[in-house]
Amino acid sequence: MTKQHKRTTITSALPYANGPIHIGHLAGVYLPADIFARYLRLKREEVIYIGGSDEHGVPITIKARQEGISPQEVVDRYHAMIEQSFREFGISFDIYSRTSLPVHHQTASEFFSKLYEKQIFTEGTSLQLYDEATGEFLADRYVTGTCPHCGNEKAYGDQCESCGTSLAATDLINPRSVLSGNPPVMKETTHWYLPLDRYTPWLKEWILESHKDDWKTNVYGQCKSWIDLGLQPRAVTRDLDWGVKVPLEKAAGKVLYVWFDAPIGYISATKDWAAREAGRDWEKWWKSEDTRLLHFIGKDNIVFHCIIFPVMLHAEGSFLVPDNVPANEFLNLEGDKISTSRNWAVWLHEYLTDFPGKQDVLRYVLCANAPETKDNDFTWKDFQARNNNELLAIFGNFINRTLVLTDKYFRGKVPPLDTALTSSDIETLNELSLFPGKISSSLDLFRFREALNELMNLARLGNKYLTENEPWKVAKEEGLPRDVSPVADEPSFTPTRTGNILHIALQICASLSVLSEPFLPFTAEKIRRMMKLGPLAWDQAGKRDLLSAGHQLDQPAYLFEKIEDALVEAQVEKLRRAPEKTAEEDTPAVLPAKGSITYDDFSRMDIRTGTILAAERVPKTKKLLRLTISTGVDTRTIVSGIAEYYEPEQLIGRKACFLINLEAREIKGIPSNGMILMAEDPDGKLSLVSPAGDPADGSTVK
Ligand code: B3M
Ligand code: ZN
Repeated sequence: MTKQHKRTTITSALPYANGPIHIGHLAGVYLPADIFARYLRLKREEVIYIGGSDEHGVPITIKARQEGISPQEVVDRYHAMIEQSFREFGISFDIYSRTSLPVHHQTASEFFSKLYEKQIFTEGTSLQLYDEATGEFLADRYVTGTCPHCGNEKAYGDQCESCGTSLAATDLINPRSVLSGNPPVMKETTHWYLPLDRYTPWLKEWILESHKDDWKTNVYGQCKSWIDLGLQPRAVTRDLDWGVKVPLEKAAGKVLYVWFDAPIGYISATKDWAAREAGRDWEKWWKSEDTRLLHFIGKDNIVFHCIIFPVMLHAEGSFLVPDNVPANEFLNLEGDKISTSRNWAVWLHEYLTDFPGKQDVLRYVLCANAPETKDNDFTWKDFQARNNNELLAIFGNFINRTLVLTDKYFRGKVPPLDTALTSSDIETLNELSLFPGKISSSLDLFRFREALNELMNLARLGNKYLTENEPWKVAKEEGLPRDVSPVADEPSFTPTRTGNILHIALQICASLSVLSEPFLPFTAEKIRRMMKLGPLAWDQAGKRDLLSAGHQLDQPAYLFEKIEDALVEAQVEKLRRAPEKTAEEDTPAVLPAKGSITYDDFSRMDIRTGTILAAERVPKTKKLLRLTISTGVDTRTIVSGIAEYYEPEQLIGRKACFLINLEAREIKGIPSNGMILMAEDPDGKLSLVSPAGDPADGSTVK
């Protein structure tokens, strides 16, 4: 049963800050949570929507090692990137926090201490892989070796990426530590365990009995099978140095397991939110009996949000447990699983570059096709079709026609409604009044696709009404638009049949501006601007008097535009071209630093700034340019392999840096005297290294 509540705390899974966000994340988690938060705000309910980045865990330390930077640098980079994507897509968090903040470390640490003091944990020892050379315990990911299934020599201790098999590090043939390259040994270590088994009776009653009817079947089903299989104690600490330190003296060098600290991140984010403005109280959002707690997540997170975190909250004793966990299934892409490692994904930041200003199109398509009850497929064809045949042809078309006709016949003023209504008017107004309720009942059950379809039905109703009543024909009969004399210029106040029709159509547009807001916030905002509407509440939608006669509208503009074949074909092409990357290559690795040299070694290189005087392609080569350089010392020729990155014209007149005492050599028969310095990124792309100021040619670079 859904409980009676006065306020709602909404959370959406904290994404790991080790990569950008793709459409699967948006469709499964952030979009439904955002729609729900916006909906409750429009209903003027008390609601807070909490988010943040999950900045701990082994994958982050691995990424940091691969790139030769610190874990903090990894999370700083991706946190900023993720936050920006969310902002750009209108994900309306009240706070987007992060788990590397002190408030989180403190909150998670206190949570652990409280459970520890209440003697909730059991303590246990186990044998773990250990690197004797570095003196560190090894997470499974830190061990590589040969896959016993396919022979891949670079399998990880938790998975072979070649054949996809999940492994335990002890399964590997010839295992080696990633840290030292030595074979790991087994060493005993102590950890603290959350005895889930002891909470089985409570879980059975709380989930299996009291949430039988209101939790989604996929969620309920997963919980039931976990419980039926028999729950085991779970270690909540790890031997690692990146994370929240275990607040016990005897636990030096250990941190909380990332899945122990991450959900506490929701609580610390709420504290972070409260601390930003005086008068805000975080506690009622987590502890008041009249608060409803909702976790929006993907299906792979169900056990953590329905079993482990609730057990933690329940054991702690002062917190609420979730009222519902509307988890979604997965979104596939063009018939294949979305895969970061194979770069089979549509990344939000790339989408925005390719489809600027079209956030709502993606929001619409992902919601219309959300993986609510089963895995679903995103295809670019469907994206195009939904834009062209639904958003543009139904929703945009209705609003546009109504506003354009009002502009044409009534100079953009809302015409008055005559008292003599036809049966079509009355039926349409009656139907209109039912929409807020219909959309609400779907949203209240987390049926976002159904809700969106109802929203489109309202636009369909509008189109049907216009088609049936043909205001453009009636207007002709009524002699509209009338010539407006400069004196008596209020034609809009003379009741006409045309005016009646458009008045009603405009009221539908006004309702659409409210009801579409959760789904299409950018579009709703545009409609409000075009109609000069203030903010309206959900319950005002459906009413017939949102606009009064004489209200001046702004110039109509298109809400959506046609997406041509070429645009989506380019996206499919981009996917097909995506190199088959492995996980490590996913973020291009930076070359490791070279061995050190002496200052003398360095000073033997004579690097100068100079100007490119001429540039031309070397005939019969793809890569080579022949450059004429003023080095300050002389004018000379340098042949350089940069033709794939620069057109000759782009280079002429540019300043650059040159190694001028490199031994001369002949390239394609041309004597080349020196080298132009280029930066080469991990993908092999070359960029000119130019001085920032305007030093005279021949200035030394050191
Ligand atoms: N970072 C896992 C994930 O992104 C994890 C969620 C934490 S929610 C507290 O799937
Ligand atoms: Zn394998």
